[in-house]
Amino acid sequence: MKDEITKNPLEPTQLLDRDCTTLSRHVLQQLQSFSADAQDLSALMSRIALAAKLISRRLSRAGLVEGVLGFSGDINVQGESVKRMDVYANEVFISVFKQSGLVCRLASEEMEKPYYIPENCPIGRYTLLYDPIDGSSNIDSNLNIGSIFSIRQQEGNDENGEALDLLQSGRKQLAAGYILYGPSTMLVYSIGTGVHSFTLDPSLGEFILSNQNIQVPEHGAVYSVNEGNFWQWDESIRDYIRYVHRHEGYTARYSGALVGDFHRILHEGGVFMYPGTIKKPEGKLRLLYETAPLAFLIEQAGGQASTGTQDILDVVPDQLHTRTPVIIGSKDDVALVKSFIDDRKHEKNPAIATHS
Ligand code: AHM
Ligand code: MG
Repeated sequence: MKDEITKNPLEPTQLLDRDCTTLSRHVLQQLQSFSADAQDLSALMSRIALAAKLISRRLSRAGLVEGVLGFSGDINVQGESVKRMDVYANEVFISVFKQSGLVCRLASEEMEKPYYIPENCPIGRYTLLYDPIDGSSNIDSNLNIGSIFSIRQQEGNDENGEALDLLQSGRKQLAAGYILYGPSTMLVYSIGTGVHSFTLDPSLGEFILSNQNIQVPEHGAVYSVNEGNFWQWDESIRDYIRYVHRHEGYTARYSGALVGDFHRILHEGGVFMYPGTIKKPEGKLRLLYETAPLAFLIEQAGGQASTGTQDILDVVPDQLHTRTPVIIGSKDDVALVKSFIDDRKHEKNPAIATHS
């Protein structure tokens, strides 16, 4: 589809067809079915699209409206200062799923425990996990931010609020994706049939298909990591960074928002990392609503996601807000980082000699 759009001008009927390829229609096309499950997934994606539009609209006027920018004054369950947009976006997702009949339980970065929508619980069959605003530190500078989501089948009943049935690997995800609030607002998703991107057309108020079956290049020049943490990393990660510093063909890009950095790598190849540090050996990013959904996407796009020792999608969390180190992106680049980790693990030192 991308080639058709960018290289070959489309005939008016093809153009119209593309403009009518909305997110909900695309989900049904992907599943080639009008079954109840397909209708559910289509409806879930429509609701997520509505949340994206509401958040996007508020962001687009952030500098003009009172009460949008800045801190809320609260500290979340992660011990981080909460921004007003975090609170708003968190509530948007809850609100759009009210009376949907689809989702009984939502879990997010901003809530210590899952949130229940009681009116949906008798029939709700899905759980939504989400990071309402990824890259919160970018909000007040008007830089790119995102939202990340993951959909799982609701299993069991955790009315004690412990959400034990959520503590399963990322292979249990039915769908995952993100919204990127950049110069345009994009929604990228997968339901296990490839990775597809949509752009919000403000004149229509709809997400329209921009690119389908996205494949990440096997290798890319970009490495994306907060090098300010260099002296806090394990020696193996420092070995990798020294390697890219000493070899031509690498370039650093780090925006402070995972979604934006991931989006670039999905299209251009390369690797994003948030390794463990001395202070946080498990890294910063959370499994259920940050690294696992993006791992689902990257595997669908032909790439890889690892903690350094295990595929992200195989990690079983021990709590709702479990964190994991993450190395994610092009197959060859993730493999290169892992090879430095293996070298140090097996004490095939010096790793630099191995990779020179
Ligand atoms: P957030 O969801 O609280 O915004 O945290 C996640 C963000 C990622 O988007 C980004 O990659 C990373 O944290 C940036 O952290 P740091 O400032 O430590 O580099
Ligand atoms: Mg986040």
